[in-house]
Amino acid sequence: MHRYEPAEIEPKWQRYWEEKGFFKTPQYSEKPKYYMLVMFPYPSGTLHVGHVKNYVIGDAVARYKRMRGYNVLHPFGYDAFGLPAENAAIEKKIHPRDWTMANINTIRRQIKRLGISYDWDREIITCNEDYYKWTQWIFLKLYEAGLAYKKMAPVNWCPKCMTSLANEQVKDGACERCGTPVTVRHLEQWFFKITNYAERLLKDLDKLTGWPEHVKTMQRNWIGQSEGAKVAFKVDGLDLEIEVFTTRPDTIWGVTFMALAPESPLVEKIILPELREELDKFLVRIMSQDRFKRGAVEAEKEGFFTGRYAINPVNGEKVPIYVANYVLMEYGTGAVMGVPAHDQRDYDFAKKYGIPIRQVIKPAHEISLDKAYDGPGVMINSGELTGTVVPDEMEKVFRWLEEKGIGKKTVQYKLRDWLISRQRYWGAPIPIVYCEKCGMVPVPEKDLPVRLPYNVEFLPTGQSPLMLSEEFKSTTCPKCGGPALRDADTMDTFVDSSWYFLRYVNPKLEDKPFLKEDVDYWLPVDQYVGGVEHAILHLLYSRFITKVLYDLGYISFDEPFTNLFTQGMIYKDGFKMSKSKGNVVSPDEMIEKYGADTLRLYILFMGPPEKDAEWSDAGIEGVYRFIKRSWNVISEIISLEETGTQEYSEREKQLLRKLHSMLKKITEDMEGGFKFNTAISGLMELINAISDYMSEVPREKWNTKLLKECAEKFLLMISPFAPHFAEELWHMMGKKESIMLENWPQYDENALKVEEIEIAVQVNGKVRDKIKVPANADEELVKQLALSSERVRKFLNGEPKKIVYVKGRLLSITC
Ligand code: ANZ
Ligand code: ZN
Repeated sequence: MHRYEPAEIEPKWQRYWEEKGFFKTPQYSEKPKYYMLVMFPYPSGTLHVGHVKNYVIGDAVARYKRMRGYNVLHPFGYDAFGLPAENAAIEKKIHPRDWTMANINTIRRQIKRLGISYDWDREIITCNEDYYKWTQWIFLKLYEAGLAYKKMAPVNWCPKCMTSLANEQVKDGACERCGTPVTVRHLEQWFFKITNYAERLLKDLDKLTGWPEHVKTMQRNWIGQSEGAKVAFKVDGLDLEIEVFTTRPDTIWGVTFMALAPESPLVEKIILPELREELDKFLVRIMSQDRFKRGAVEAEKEGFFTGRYAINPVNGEKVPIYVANYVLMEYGTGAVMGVPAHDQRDYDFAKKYGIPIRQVIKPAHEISLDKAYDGPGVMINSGELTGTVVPDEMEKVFRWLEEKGIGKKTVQYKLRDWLISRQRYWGAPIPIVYCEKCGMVPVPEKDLPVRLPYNVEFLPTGQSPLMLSEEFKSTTCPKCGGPALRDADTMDTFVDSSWYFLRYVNPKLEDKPFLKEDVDYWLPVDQYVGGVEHAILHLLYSRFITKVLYDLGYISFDEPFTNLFTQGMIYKDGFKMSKSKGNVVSPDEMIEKYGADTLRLYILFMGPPEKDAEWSDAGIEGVYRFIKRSWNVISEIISLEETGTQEYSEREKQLLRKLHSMLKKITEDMEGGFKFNTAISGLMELINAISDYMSEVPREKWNTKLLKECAEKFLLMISPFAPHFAEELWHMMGKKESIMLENWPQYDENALKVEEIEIAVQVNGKVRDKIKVPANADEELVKQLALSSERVRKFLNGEPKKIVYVKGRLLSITC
């Protein structure tokens, strides 16, 4: 018998699978399709076991689905553009492309060593021309549809990375990548009009029944729908109006001040000239505050009185207009009506600046006046609307405002348009040129790709290195042929990843990004697996681009991912793995020590895969012992002559039952959604049952036919998790074809049935009942069943004094 030598068998089977083309997916097949997608990695270094978890989960599903008769599409690629490559170029003096390609080669080799069943012919690298050409095509389609536009915009600016950042790349006011506090800059930027899709992106979440609830909640909160009204207040003495967005128009009689965002263009227009200088000082101070924190309820309120008053349209009252730090330019209209009695931020502001507080909503109970009341109640001191019950009768309030021409009901979203311009080199160039004569001109599709030049200077100047590249910048106008300049910005990498799942379907297609009939066949993705860190943006952007392509008629589905699974992280020593913490576990090291199959099994066995889990060396050792023991048990069974009778003994039936109950359990774990850890426990239980049988029953009495059946089914069931191990033993069994071509084993309900025997139950010496119990029932169970029999209970007076069990025949109760 050979020893278990993963270092020998794993590369052998990896070569075999590749030569046989078992991972390749035919474009069409008689079988039903199954698109199994894992989130592709950002190639910023080598993989650690935390990354690997994603791919191991995906592979277990892909291999299982193949065994269930599906034509499985299981592709892989790299999200290869982005900042880290460029930062590495500056720090290490390596070209971003060379750095990225070296990382890709490492990752590919790491993944191949794991035996993950990717169709490598479909590999995608987003920084290659044949991919980013189509990212540019997507830009053009949005541009043509009026969904890409340019505007001057304040952007989050990281002074260290020297680039603009999307809101989502700012964490607690600091750059997500380097932790430097973010400042504000004004630049001409490209935006995608995702806000046009806010309502659909929100509503269609209800269709996504295969998504985790927490992810949908995060998306809902990000989109942030609020119902309210827009109301205009005239500025006293000026021909100007301040429009506000309010969710509480029922409090309008309680307005005692107005507040503008410091960035509001209105500030300029209404400030009294004599206050201007002082205002500027105030603005400079506020602008340096964290734009994300200053709106928080807890944040210190700061304001500046403009010297002007607004007129409340419901009662003609004049109220002072302030500039206030807690009003954000990005939301609503960038102005609020201040109602201190019913909004806590307004309350704090009013207290600080001595502004009156006027209650206009009366709750059922008495309230204290030392904080704002924002609960339900009856409108008071509110003119014609006095007595209205809110929020129940809020519709009446909206109607009244609309009839009087004071306000208009609207829906407001927190979602902002998607800022896609990056002042960086390592991204897909924006396919736009600027001509002196014709102005802004899109690059025609036939001229794509707009190529990224290789030779540029990587100086952190705050401008794109492409600005300094003559080779790149100067071009001719596609319209008039005159001299023109290219847009020097590149696209956010989230654009690259917002459509890659479409490209996998026909990754080598030259004249189109994808074929409609093919993507309509393969998509939506049946199962998407990835980290919860992408729960908001990547998924939202992918859903947006899918809806745009649907509206433009390029595809026939409007949601890209039917089922989503978010895996938990692997921690080491209580922390997220990171190079800087020095707590990274490398898959290569683990493969050298234990083999890929043990690593794969251990990752899946660590706990429910959606939960975070802590890496444990003892844990992987335990799984290694299990796999070696399984190896020994199964290779011993393989070496036996096949003998065995048709009639099973009770002991054999017991083993057969265990086999079928595990077949049933493991199948349910696989079908019931990612319960790999309990499926693997089931496999452990099965191996234990097999080896118990082999040690309890004398060798010459072994039913080897039964043992071989157990071994075969065990290998089939472990093959999605430990494929090399299963393939090796499968061939040792004398099978000619790969285990990859086998079907998932079925269980037999009949084999699960436990035989029953009859037990006589005596009470004080007389037989009172005969009960049926499972043949293998122990004394405890027989007692329980006997004592729950009505007929027996009738004859019991009080607690039984003594119970005697004669195994398999009789239970005698004395009371
Ligand atoms: C008056 C009022 C009275 C308000 C009241 C609330 C309670 P959500 O639910 O998040 O949509 N608001 C509007 N625009 C703002 C901005 N740009 N910056 C800061 N605050 C802004 O919140 C809507 C409420 O937030 C609006 O309703 C407005 O205050 C404030 F008893 O108007 B409310
Ligand atoms: Zn021109």
